[in-house]
Amino acid sequence: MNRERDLEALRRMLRIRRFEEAAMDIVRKGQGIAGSVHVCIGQEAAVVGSCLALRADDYMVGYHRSHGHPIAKGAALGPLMAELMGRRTGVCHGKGGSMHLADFSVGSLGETAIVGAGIPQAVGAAYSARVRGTDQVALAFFGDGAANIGSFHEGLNLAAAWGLGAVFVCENNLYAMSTALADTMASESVAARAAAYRMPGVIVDGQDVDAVYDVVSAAVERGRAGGGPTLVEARTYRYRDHAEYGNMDLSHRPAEEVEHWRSRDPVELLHARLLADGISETELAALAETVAEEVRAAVRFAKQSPQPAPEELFEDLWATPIETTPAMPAPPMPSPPGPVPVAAVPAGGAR
Ligand SMILES: Cc1ncc(C[n+]2csc(CCOP(=O)(O)OP(=O)(O)O)c2C)c(N)n1
Ligand SMILES: [Mg+2]
Repeated sequence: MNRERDLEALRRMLRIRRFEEAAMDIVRKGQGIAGSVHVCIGQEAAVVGSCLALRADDYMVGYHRSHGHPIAKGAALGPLMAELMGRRTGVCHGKGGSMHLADFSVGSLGETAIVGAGIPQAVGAAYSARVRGTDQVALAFFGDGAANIGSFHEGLNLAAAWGLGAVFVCENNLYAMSTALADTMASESVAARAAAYRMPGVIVDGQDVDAVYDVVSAAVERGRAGGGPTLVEARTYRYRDHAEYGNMDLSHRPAEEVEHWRSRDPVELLHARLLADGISETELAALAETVAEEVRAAVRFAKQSPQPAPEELFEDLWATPIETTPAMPAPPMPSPPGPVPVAAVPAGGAR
């Protein structure tokens, strides 16, 4: 373990948890977040371990459960909370809301409510790095449900065929809404699907921030060095229902399963690890209080911020046209990977 990095990981994981608790509170009290929020409480180690492995100028694309991703990448909390509340000071000037945060200042290209749609976007960002001749990588986060969507296969295929610096991180929290992955996926794991695209597929304990950091770092370095994409499956759990509708109904989940994952709370595991490494309770309490105040300040900032004016309705909606240069050279393409032996899978599936 690396003590400095783990302290930073705890700071970011706590930021996510306190930020999302505050957002849920605002939704419940009807204090200005329209619709609902999808929180990632329980999944913070997968989110933060992955983002800490990225450079500031690397790209990241999220999905519908994505307050944590920009926070983990270092985004300021005030403009994110203001965006959730539809305020003019929000990262998208109040036009995105909870499911469409984008903070280009930290390489967060955005989120989408369309399950799986962020995956090809990350492939496009990785391709843009190739065209521009940089060594930036692009990381796509998505859920286990998205791994059954066509754009997952399209994105992985193209990234592998073109040897792009993309990293695919599946936060496998075992459910898509209330549907168990075990009922909808034919392959033995999400990671196993990497073999079809001749890229490494790695399963990692998504509650262990150090383990996630190590696995994603290896994938990032591989992508940066021109070695092509990697699929990472972080096994994790979301403690809340799909979204904050009001009453939480988790009756579709076995009680022992909930208890097992509750006993592996990523924040508590990291807290215990830091204590064992000699950091005092006092120091950890001070860190937690600093984070709590950061979140309170973000909520104050958001609540005091103005609503966008009606005449701003059509601002920021269209891309700024860029000059195309007909002489732009075609980017170099690596030759596709050679054939690999395909293991025989018995009819009826491999589970
Ligand atoms: C293309 C598409 N199909 C269906 C939906 C409805 N929907 C929203 S979230 C969701 C479940 C996604 O599950 P998963 O990818 O595992 O992410 P999680 O919510 O567990 O984080 C579904 C089916 C959608 N938004 N887009
Ligand atoms: Mg899921």
